Amino acid sequence: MAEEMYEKMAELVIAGKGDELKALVKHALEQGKGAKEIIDMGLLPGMDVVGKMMKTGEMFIPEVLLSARTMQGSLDILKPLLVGDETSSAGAVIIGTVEGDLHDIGKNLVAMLLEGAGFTVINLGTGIKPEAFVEAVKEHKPDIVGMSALLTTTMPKMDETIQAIKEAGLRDQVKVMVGGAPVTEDFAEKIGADGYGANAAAAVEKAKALMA
Ligand code: B12
Repeated sequence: MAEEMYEKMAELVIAGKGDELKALVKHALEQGKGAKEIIDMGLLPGMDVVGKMMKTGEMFIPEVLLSARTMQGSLDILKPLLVGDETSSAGAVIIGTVEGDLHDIGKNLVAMLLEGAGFTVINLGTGIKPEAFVEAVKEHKPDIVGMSALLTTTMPKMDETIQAIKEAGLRDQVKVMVGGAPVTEDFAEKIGADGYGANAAAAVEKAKALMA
Protein backbone atom coordinates (compact mmCIF):
# COMPACT_ATOMS: atom_id res chain seq x y z
CA MET A 1 0.00 0.00 0.00
CA ALA A 2 1.41 3.34 -1.08
CA GLU A 3 -0.08 5.10 1.93
CA GLU A 4 1.74 2.82 4.37
CA MET A 5 4.95 3.23 2.45
CA TYR A 6 4.73 7.03 2.69
CA GLU A 7 3.93 6.81 6.40
CA LYS A 8 7.01 4.67 6.84
CA MET A 9 9.11 7.25 4.97
CA ALA A 10 7.88 9.99 7.29
CA GLU A 11 8.74 7.81 10.30
CA LEU A 12 12.25 7.25 8.96
CA VAL A 13 12.76 11.01 8.49
CA ILE A 14 11.66 11.56 12.09
CA ALA A 15 13.89 8.74 13.37
CA GLY A 16 16.82 9.93 11.24
CA LYS A 17 17.38 6.54 9.60
CA GLY A 18 19.06 7.64 6.38
CA ASP A 19 20.04 4.29 4.90
CA GLU A 20 16.63 2.75 5.48
CA LEU A 21 14.95 5.80 4.00
CA LYS A 22 17.15 5.72 0.90
CA ALA A 23 16.33 2.04 0.40
CA LEU A 24 12.61 2.73 0.69
CA VAL A 25 12.82 5.71 -1.67
CA LYS A 26 14.63 3.56 -4.24
CA HIS A 27 11.99 0.87 -3.80
CA ALA A 28 9.22 3.44 -4.38
CA LEU A 29 10.95 4.63 -7.56
CA GLU A 30 11.19 1.03 -8.79
CA GLN A 31 7.47 0.73 -8.23
CA GLY A 32 7.00 3.67 -10.56
CA LYS A 33 6.30 6.37 -7.99
CA GLY A 34 7.25 9.90 -9.02
CA ALA A 35 9.98 11.89 -7.28
CA LYS A 36 7.64 14.79 -6.58
CA GLU A 37 5.03 12.49 -5.02
CA ILE A 38 7.66 10.85 -2.81
CA ILE A 39 8.78 14.28 -1.54
CA ASP A 40 5.27 15.61 -1.00
CA MET A 41 3.72 12.48 0.52
CA GLY A 42 6.65 10.88 2.35
CA LEU A 43 9.52 13.26 3.14
CA LEU A 44 7.82 16.61 3.80
CA PRO A 45 5.16 15.22 6.18
CA GLY A 46 8.02 13.69 8.19
CA MET A 47 9.85 17.03 8.42
CA ASP A 48 6.56 18.65 9.40
CA VAL A 49 6.34 16.41 12.46
CA VAL A 50 10.00 17.12 13.26
CA GLY A 51 9.19 20.85 13.28
CA LYS A 52 6.29 20.33 15.66
CA MET A 53 8.34 18.10 17.99
CA MET A 54 11.15 20.67 17.99
CA LYS A 55 8.70 23.34 19.03
CA THR A 56 7.27 21.31 21.89
CA GLY A 57 10.72 20.27 23.08
CA GLU A 58 10.20 16.60 22.23
CA MET A 59 13.14 16.72 19.82
CA PHE A 60 16.49 18.45 20.28
CA ILE A 61 18.86 20.05 17.77
CA PRO A 62 21.13 17.02 17.18
CA GLU A 63 18.09 14.89 16.40
CA VAL A 64 16.59 17.55 14.14
CA LEU A 65 19.92 17.81 12.34
CA LEU A 66 19.96 14.05 11.85
CA SER A 67 16.44 14.21 10.38
CA ALA A 68 17.52 17.06 8.11
CA ARG A 69 20.54 15.05 6.87
CA THR A 70 18.34 12.01 6.41
CA MET A 71 15.94 13.98 4.26
CA GLN A 72 18.75 15.63 2.28
CA GLY A 73 20.30 12.22 1.54
CA SER A 74 17.09 11.06 -0.11
CA LEU A 75 16.57 14.38 -1.89
CA ASP A 76 19.99 13.83 -3.47
CA ILE A 77 18.69 10.58 -4.98
CA LEU A 78 15.54 12.30 -6.25
CA LYS A 79 17.22 15.43 -7.61
CA PRO A 80 18.28 14.03 -11.02
CA LEU A 81 14.69 12.92 -11.57
CA LEU A 82 13.33 16.39 -10.90
CA VAL A 83 15.72 18.08 -13.25
CA GLY A 84 14.28 18.50 -16.71
CA ASP A 85 16.13 18.20 -19.98
CA GLU A 86 15.22 21.54 -21.50
CA THR A 87 18.09 22.78 -23.61
CA SER A 88 17.32 26.48 -23.42
CA SER A 89 17.22 28.11 -20.01
CA ALA A 90 13.93 29.51 -18.74
CA GLY A 91 15.99 32.17 -16.94
CA ALA A 92 18.79 32.46 -14.41
CA VAL A 93 18.20 32.50 -10.67
CA ILE A 94 20.62 33.03 -7.83
CA ILE A 95 19.30 31.71 -4.56
CA GLY A 96 20.59 31.74 -1.00
CA THR A 97 19.61 31.64 2.65
CA VAL A 98 20.11 35.04 4.27
CA GLU A 99 22.81 36.04 6.74
CA GLY A 100 22.54 34.42 10.17
CA ASP A 101 20.36 31.59 8.91
CA LEU A 102 21.59 28.06 8.26
CA HIS A 103 18.35 26.37 7.18
CA ASP A 104 18.72 25.10 3.65
CA ILE A 105 16.41 22.16 2.97
CA GLY A 106 13.56 24.30 1.64
CA LYS A 107 15.89 26.54 -0.35
CA ASN A 108 17.54 23.50 -1.92
CA LEU A 109 14.16 22.06 -2.80
CA VAL A 110 13.17 25.31 -4.49
CA ALA A 111 16.50 25.27 -6.37
CA MET A 112 15.90 21.68 -7.51
CA LEU A 113 12.39 22.35 -8.79
CA LEU A 114 13.53 25.52 -10.56
CA GLU A 115 16.23 23.49 -12.31
CA GLY A 116 13.57 20.94 -13.13
CA ALA A 117 11.53 23.70 -14.75
CA GLY A 118 14.48 24.67 -16.96
CA PHE A 119 15.97 27.55 -14.95
CA THR A 120 19.72 27.92 -14.55
CA VAL A 121 20.24 28.04 -10.79
CA ILE A 122 23.24 29.37 -8.92
CA ASN A 123 22.88 28.19 -5.35
CA LEU A 124 24.92 30.46 -3.08
CA GLY A 125 24.36 28.39 0.06
CA THR A 126 23.48 29.62 3.54
CA GLY A 127 24.33 32.63 5.69
CA ILE A 128 24.60 34.93 2.68
CA LYS A 129 25.30 38.54 3.56
CA PRO A 130 23.52 41.37 1.68
CA GLU A 131 26.81 42.42 0.05
CA ALA A 132 27.45 38.84 -1.09
CA PHE A 133 24.05 38.79 -2.82
CA VAL A 134 25.02 42.09 -4.49
CA GLU A 135 28.37 40.66 -5.64
CA ALA A 136 26.61 37.58 -7.02
CA VAL A 137 24.17 39.75 -8.96
CA LYS A 138 27.11 41.66 -10.48
CA GLU A 139 28.96 38.46 -11.32
CA HIS A 140 26.14 36.26 -12.64
CA LYS A 141 23.65 38.86 -13.92
CA PRO A 142 20.65 36.69 -13.02
CA ASP A 143 17.04 37.43 -13.93
CA ILE A 144 15.87 36.59 -10.43
CA VAL A 145 17.33 36.71 -6.92
CA GLY A 146 15.73 34.24 -4.49
CA MET A 147 16.12 34.59 -0.73
CA SER A 148 15.16 32.12 1.96
CA ALA A 149 14.74 32.72 5.72
CA LEU A 150 13.43 30.29 8.32
CA LEU A 151 13.89 32.43 11.41
CA THR A 152 11.84 35.46 12.37
CA THR A 153 15.13 37.02 13.49
CA THR A 154 16.71 36.72 10.03
CA MET A 155 13.72 37.88 7.98
CA PRO A 156 14.87 41.55 8.21
CA LYS A 157 18.00 40.54 6.26
CA MET A 158 15.76 40.16 3.21
CA ASP A 159 14.81 43.80 3.51
CA GLU A 160 18.47 44.78 4.00
CA THR A 161 19.50 42.76 0.96
CA ILE A 162 16.90 44.46 -1.23
CA GLN A 163 18.16 47.83 0.02
CA ALA A 164 21.76 46.81 -0.75
CA ILE A 165 20.77 45.76 -4.28
CA LYS A 166 19.04 49.14 -4.68
CA GLU A 167 22.06 51.04 -3.38
CA ALA A 168 24.27 49.20 -5.86
CA GLY A 169 22.00 50.49 -8.63
CA LEU A 170 21.00 46.96 -9.65
CA ARG A 171 17.39 46.80 -8.48
CA ASP A 172 15.86 47.39 -11.91
CA GLN A 173 17.97 44.60 -13.42
CA VAL A 174 16.64 41.78 -11.23
CA LYS A 175 13.38 40.50 -9.82
CA VAL A 176 13.43 39.49 -6.16
CA MET A 177 11.57 36.48 -4.82
CA VAL A 178 11.37 35.52 -1.14
CA GLY A 179 10.21 32.53 0.88
CA GLY A 180 10.68 30.36 3.96
CA ALA A 181 8.27 29.19 6.66
CA PRO A 182 7.80 32.52 8.51
CA VAL A 183 7.68 34.64 5.35
CA THR A 184 4.28 35.80 4.10
CA GLU A 185 2.91 37.47 1.02
CA ASP A 186 2.29 40.59 3.13
CA PHE A 187 5.88 40.67 4.34
CA ALA A 188 7.14 40.22 0.78
CA GLU A 189 5.06 43.17 -0.33
CA LYS A 190 6.14 45.30 2.59
CA ILE A 191 9.84 44.90 1.83
CA GLY A 192 9.29 45.52 -1.86
CA ALA A 193 10.00 42.02 -3.18
CA ASP A 194 8.50 41.13 -6.55
CA GLY A 195 7.26 37.73 -5.50
CA TYR A 196 6.66 35.22 -2.73
CA GLY A 197 6.20 31.46 -2.82
CA ALA A 198 4.73 29.41 0.01
CA ASN A 199 6.35 26.22 -1.27
CA ALA A 200 8.67 24.99 -4.00
CA ALA A 201 5.91 24.49 -6.58
CA ALA A 202 4.59 28.01 -5.93
CA ALA A 203 8.16 29.31 -6.21
CA VAL A 204 8.45 27.84 -9.71
CA GLU A 205 5.09 29.32 -10.75
CA LYS A 206 6.15 32.70 -9.41
CA ALA A 207 9.53 32.55 -11.15
CA LYS A 208 7.83 31.74 -14.46
CA ALA A 209 5.40 34.62 -13.95
CA LEU A 210 8.27 36.99 -13.21
CA MET A 211 9.95 35.99 -16.50
CA ALA A 212 6.81 36.53 -18.57
C1 B12 B 1 15.44 21.24 10.13
C2 B12 B 1 15.43 22.44 11.06
C3 B12 B 1 16.64 22.87 11.60
C4 B12 B 1 17.99 22.27 11.20
C5 B12 B 1 18.38 22.85 9.82
C6 B12 B 1 19.16 21.90 8.94
C7 B12 B 1 19.25 22.37 7.52
N1 B12 B 1 20.31 21.95 6.86
O1 B12 B 1 18.42 23.10 6.99
C8 B12 B 1 18.91 22.75 12.37
C9 B12 B 1 18.94 21.68 13.44
C10 B12 B 1 20.35 23.09 11.97
C11 B12 B 1 18.12 23.95 12.88
C12 B12 B 1 18.70 24.95 13.66
C13 B12 B 1 17.99 25.98 14.25
N2 B12 B 1 16.63 26.15 14.21
CO1 B12 B 1 15.46 25.16 13.02
N3 B12 B 1 14.13 24.13 12.18
C14 B12 B 1 14.19 23.10 11.37
C15 B12 B 1 12.74 22.66 11.01
C16 B12 B 1 12.38 21.48 11.91
C17 B12 B 1 12.47 22.25 9.59
C18 B12 B 1 12.84 23.26 8.51
C19 B12 B 1 12.72 22.57 7.16
O2 B12 B 1 13.72 22.15 6.61
N4 B12 B 1 11.48 22.40 6.65
C20 B12 B 1 11.20 21.69 5.42
C21 B12 B 1 11.33 22.62 4.23
C22 B12 B 1 11.03 21.86 2.95
O3 B12 B 1 10.37 23.66 4.38
P1 B12 B 1 10.76 25.21 4.33
O4 B12 B 1 12.13 25.41 4.79
O5 B12 B 1 9.67 26.01 4.94
O6 B12 B 1 10.78 25.54 2.76
C23 B12 B 1 9.63 25.55 1.92
C24 B12 B 1 8.92 26.91 1.86
O7 B12 B 1 9.11 27.71 3.01
C25 B12 B 1 9.42 27.53 0.59
N5 B12 B 1 10.70 28.27 0.57
C26 B12 B 1 11.80 28.13 1.32
N6 B12 B 1 12.76 28.95 0.92
C27 B12 B 1 12.29 29.65 -0.13
C28 B12 B 1 12.86 30.63 -0.94
C29 B12 B 1 12.12 31.20 -1.96
C30 B12 B 1 12.77 32.25 -2.82
C31 B12 B 1 10.78 30.80 -2.18
C32 B12 B 1 9.98 31.45 -3.23
C33 B12 B 1 10.20 29.80 -1.38
C34 B12 B 1 10.96 29.23 -0.37
O8 B12 B 1 9.57 26.40 -0.26
C35 B12 B 1 10.15 25.33 0.50
C36 B12 B 1 9.80 24.02 -0.13
O9 B12 B 1 8.42 23.76 -0.17
C37 B12 B 1 11.95 23.98 11.34
C38 B12 B 1 10.46 23.80 11.66
C39 B12 B 1 9.54 24.42 10.64
N7 B12 B 1 8.28 24.26 10.87
O10 B12 B 1 9.94 25.08 9.70
C40 B12 B 1 12.77 24.55 12.51
C41 B12 B 1 12.72 26.03 12.84
C42 B12 B 1 12.73 26.88 11.56
N8 B12 B 1 13.98 26.24 13.56
C43 B12 B 1 13.86 27.06 14.57
C44 B12 B 1 14.93 27.44 15.44
C45 B12 B 1 14.53 28.31 16.64
C46 B12 B 1 16.26 27.05 15.20
C47 B12 B 1 17.50 27.44 16.02
C48 B12 B 1 17.58 28.92 16.43
C49 B12 B 1 17.53 26.50 17.24
C50 B12 B 1 18.63 26.76 18.25
N9 B12 B 1 18.18 27.09 19.44
O11 B12 B 1 19.79 26.69 17.95
C51 B12 B 1 18.67 27.04 15.08
C52 B12 B 1 19.10 28.21 14.18
C53 B12 B 1 20.33 27.92 13.36
C54 B12 B 1 20.56 29.03 12.35
N10 B12 B 1 21.37 30.01 12.69
O12 B12 B 1 19.97 29.03 11.28
C55 B12 B 1 12.43 27.59 14.71
C56 B12 B 1 12.29 29.05 14.24
C57 B12 B 1 11.40 29.87 15.14
C58 B12 B 1 11.27 31.27 14.66
N11 B12 B 1 10.09 31.79 14.83
O13 B12 B 1 12.17 31.90 14.18
C59 B12 B 1 11.63 26.52 13.89
C60 B12 B 1 10.33 27.08 13.24
C61 B12 B 1 11.29 25.36 14.88
C62 B12 B 1 10.28 25.72 15.94
N12 B12 B 1 9.04 25.38 15.72
O14 B12 B 1 10.62 26.30 16.94
N13 B12 B 1 16.81 23.89 12.51
